[in-house]
Amino acid sequence: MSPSDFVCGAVAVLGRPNAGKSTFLNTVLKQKLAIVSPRPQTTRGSMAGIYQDEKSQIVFYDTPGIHQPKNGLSQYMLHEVEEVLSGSDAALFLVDVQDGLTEEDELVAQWLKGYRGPVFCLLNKIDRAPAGRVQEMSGKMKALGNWPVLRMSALKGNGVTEVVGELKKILPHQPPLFPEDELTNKTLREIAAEMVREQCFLQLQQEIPYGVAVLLEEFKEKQPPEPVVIKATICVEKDSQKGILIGTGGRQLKAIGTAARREIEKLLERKVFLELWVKVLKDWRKDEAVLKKLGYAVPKKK
Ligand SMILES: Nc1nc2c(ncn2[C@@H]2O[C@H](COP(=O)(O)OP(=O)(O)OP(=O)(O)O)[C@@H](O)[C@H]2O)c(=O)[nH]1
Ligand SMILES: [Mg+2]
Repeated sequence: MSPSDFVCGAVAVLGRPNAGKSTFLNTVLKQKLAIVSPRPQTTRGSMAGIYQDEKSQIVFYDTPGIHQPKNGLSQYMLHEVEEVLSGSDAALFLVDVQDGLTEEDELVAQWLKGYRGPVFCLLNKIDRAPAGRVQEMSGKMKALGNWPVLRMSALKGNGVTEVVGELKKILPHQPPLFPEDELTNKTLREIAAEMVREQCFLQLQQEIPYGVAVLLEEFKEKQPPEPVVIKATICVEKDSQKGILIGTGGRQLKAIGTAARREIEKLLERKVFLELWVKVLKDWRKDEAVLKKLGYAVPKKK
C-alpha cells in the first residue's frame, strides 16, 4: 500500500446531551474511555478516541452535548464543542430517535449551518424505537439539513461499522496524525478522575452530580503486584451535599469509590488503591477562579 492510500482525519461527534455520543466513542474503539450515564450533560470536555486499522486512522472527538448555556461551566463545555468542530474534517450529528426531534436537536442543526465539512446524521438508539418512528425521524432529519442519514445502536453496536465505512470514503488521504499505538489524547490520570465523576452521576440523585468536580491529587504507579495508588477529591457546591455524598456511616462514598476503582482497574488492567476525599467549593460553577483551577475555564483570546 502506498502512503497516499492511507485515510486519516478528525471527526467531531456532536449532538444534544444524552444522544449517545460517548457510548458511540466507546463502541467504535471497543474500549471504555468516555464516561456514560443516563443523565444529560455528563460529558464536560472533548476527548479524542483514535480508531485504527491497516488502511486508516480516524480520530473521533467526543464532545459535550449542545445546549443553551446557563453558567461558566456551560460556556466551557460549548467552547470545547466549538474547538472540535473547527478542527474537524467531518462531523457526526447524533440524534436520539426515542424522543423525536427536540429543540436541542434544532440547536445542533444551527451550529452546523456554517460548517464546511461533510456531515452524517446518525439516528441512534434504534434498538429502542419502532421502525415507523425511525422512518419518521429519518424524514425529519433530511428536511432539517439534507445530510445522509444512517441508523445505529451505539449501545448494541448495530450500524457502527457502517459509519466507519462511510467515513473512510470521504476522509482525506494523508499519513496518520497520531502514533500507531495511541488510543486517546487524554492521560490515564484524567480518565481516572472522570471515572470517579461518572459514579457520582450514576449514584447520586437530582442536581447533586451537576455540582460535582473531581480533582486528582495523586496517581502513583508502583512495581506490580503493588497497586496503583490514586487519591482524588470530590468537590461539591454546598455543605448539605457533602453529607449526602458521604452518606450514613460513609456508605455512599464507599460505594462510589468501589465502583470507580473497578472501572479504573479495567482500564489499567492492574490493581488500584483508590482514596477519596470530599470538599465543598461554594457555587464553583459561577466562580471563574475556581473553574480555572478545576480545568473548566474558557481560554482567553490572544
Ligand atoms: N438503548 C440504547 N441506549 C443508548 C444507546 N446509546 C446510548 N444509550 C444510553 O443513553 C444514555 C446516554 O448516553 P451517553 O453516551 O452518555 O450520551 P452522551 O450523548 O454522551 O450524553 P452527554 O455526555 O450528556 O452529552 C446512556 O444511558 C446510554 O447507555 C443506544 O444505542 N441504545
Ligand atoms: Mg457524553
